[in-house]
Amino acid sequence: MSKIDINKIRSDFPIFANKSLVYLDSAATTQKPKQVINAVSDFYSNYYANVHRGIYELSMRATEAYHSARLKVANLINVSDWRSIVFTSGTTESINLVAYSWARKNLKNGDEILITEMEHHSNIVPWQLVAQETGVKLKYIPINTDGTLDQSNIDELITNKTKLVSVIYQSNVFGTINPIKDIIVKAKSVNALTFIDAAQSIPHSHIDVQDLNCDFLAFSGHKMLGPTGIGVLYGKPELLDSMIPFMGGGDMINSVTMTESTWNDIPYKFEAGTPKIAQAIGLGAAIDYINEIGLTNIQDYVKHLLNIALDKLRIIDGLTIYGHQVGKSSSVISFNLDGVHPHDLAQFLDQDGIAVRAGHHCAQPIMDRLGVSSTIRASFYLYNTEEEIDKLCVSLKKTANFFKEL
Ligand code: C6P
Repeated sequence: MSKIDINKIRSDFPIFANKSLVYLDSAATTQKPKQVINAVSDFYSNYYANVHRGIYELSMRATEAYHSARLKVANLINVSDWRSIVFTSGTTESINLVAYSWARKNLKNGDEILITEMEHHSNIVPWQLVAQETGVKLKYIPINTDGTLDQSNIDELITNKTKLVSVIYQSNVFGTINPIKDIIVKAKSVNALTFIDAAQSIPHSHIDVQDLNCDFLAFSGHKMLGPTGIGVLYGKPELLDSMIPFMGGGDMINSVTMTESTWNDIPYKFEAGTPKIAQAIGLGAAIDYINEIGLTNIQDYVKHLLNIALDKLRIIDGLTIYGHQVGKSSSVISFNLDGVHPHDLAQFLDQDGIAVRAGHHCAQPIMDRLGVSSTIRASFYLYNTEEEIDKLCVSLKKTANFFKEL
């Protein structure tokens, strides 16, 4: 029996006043509940000011709200020291920050960075740039065509040359949940640092950085009911402390003279300029909303929807699902329909009010491995329903028939 009150949840999301919308693209970005919209609007309407700067009531209120959002993030991922939480613009910036401020400074020719073939481009390209500049070698854990990591050669891939292992927690294409704890233990055995891209996991799973013992972890607010333009970099405080700034400007300094500057404490050292105040406050409200419903309830409900969708999609003629080993995946299904280009299919689904993503999903190495240029991706979150899955299946069958008759 689901503990999700779906009618109540849907009534929290103004966009679902449009009854014909079937939104199955939460892996790209989630819709926003009124609690988040109201928190942002309340800030702009009632206590808007800059933070860390003004000795006046409004600014102090804004500063408190901004800090309180940081504490909510720390609590969500079980961080004891809030200084470990850096606000960035999203997962992409979080990864680039570490590539710039840690990797470029600490790595050299002969060192190796290990990622997987399953990564989103934002966990590939920053390391390619580091490799081009420093001579570091970028290596990949391969994937199997069932959407899992092929760990058969892991002991040859993780060696004393490995200085960083950066892995996607849950694939945005297959939905696969990777065995990151095992990978972190292996990386630690050669003293490599570890980075976890949790962009797809954070909306519907418990993440405990102390239990994982990763060095860095990143995610985006907009994929977990929060606003765009806000993301998180978690880093162990001693590491963040040792790193050079990513950007220079206001708020990240301790002192500035005409000849040199000294840096503010972490996390502010990495938050140059006026920070993302409204976005952080919105993210805090999104965390409150998720906590109120309960992450376990959300996780169970999303898995339930996924299993129903898998059962119903598997019996559609000509439909190929990529990946999906039972129990090892969540929230996302990628597929193609024989004889229909994914972009055409997405347009046909759109005519029935169904929003899915079509394309390479910013994961071209996966497409290469699968031998396709693109796929359709349906992704589910706490506001989706079984009826919506039925509508997807009806629309898919209708489109398949239309193309057969051409
Ligand atoms: N994936 C998708 O449709 P940003 O854009 O910085 O908020 O997140 C980047 C990112 C990093 N890692 C993973 C696993 C992701 O899924 C994403 C974003 C979206 O799959 C947009 S491309």
